[in-house]
Amino acid sequence: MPRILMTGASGGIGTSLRKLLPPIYPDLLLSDLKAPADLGRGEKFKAADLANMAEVEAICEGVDGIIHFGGYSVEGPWDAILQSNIIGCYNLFEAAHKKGVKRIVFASSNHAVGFYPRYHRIGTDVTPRPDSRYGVSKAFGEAVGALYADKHGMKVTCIRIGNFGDKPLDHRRLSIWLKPEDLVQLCRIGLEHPDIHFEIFYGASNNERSWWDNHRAIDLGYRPTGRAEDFREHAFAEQAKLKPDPVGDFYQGGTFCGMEFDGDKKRIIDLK
Ligand code: 15L
Repeated sequence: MPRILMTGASGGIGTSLRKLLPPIYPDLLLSDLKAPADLGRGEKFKAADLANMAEVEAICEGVDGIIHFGGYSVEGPWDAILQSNIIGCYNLFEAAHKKGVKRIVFASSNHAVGFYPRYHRIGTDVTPRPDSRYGVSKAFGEAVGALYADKHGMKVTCIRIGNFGDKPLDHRRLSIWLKPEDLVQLCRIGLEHPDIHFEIFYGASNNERSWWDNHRAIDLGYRPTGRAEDFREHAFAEQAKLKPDPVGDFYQGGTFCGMEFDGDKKRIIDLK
């Protein structure tokens, strides 16, 4: 029975996956800065600060595979991103390598490529176009993953997560929604599939309006069950409550692109 470590266990995605993973991986070790408030009796938890190498090494001990959801999950000040997503992500890969961990599934994000226009259908082989410091940290994490796969033979899967949740929250999320059970499928492919070396998947369900070519995941057996269109009315009703955002509404990364934007808005008109 493989021992799987999940970092970020107290965060949004971690909280949901804590319920879905144990039937598949009964030997699940949870980690985060602080234990989840509702930690169950049967759950195993070890605290670690990702920026502290010794603590990260301690959680990697005796582990077969890692699902790395830990770190900063939105745009933030540079120092916070630096500590958790740059230093923390490097520490995680390096500690895992030292401790002989065979596989890592890394939670990347659509924000690593958020500055592609929505009309542009992209694969997983495009040049990163991060829309934020957070997006830069995710592109960095993918690069670190590639290094540990190519140089050290670790089997690494990066999932560029769209928007994880029970339903798509607005118009943009109809294209990028990810149902929790579909994320579990992607994690399982990363942790179990014999053909993984280094892969990037899009973390998206079966969304008619998708901007992403996710054929690598499909080729490796991904069969998403979530259909964003089933929630279309809800998403449009929520969208109607939002103010127009000329930058965010044009690019895939949405509000992350519009935040702090003082670039050339004319480019958007030219590209349209
Ligand atoms: C992300 O990467 C964030 O973690 C999440 O909070 C959402 O903002 C999501 O992207 C999104 O793009 O909707």
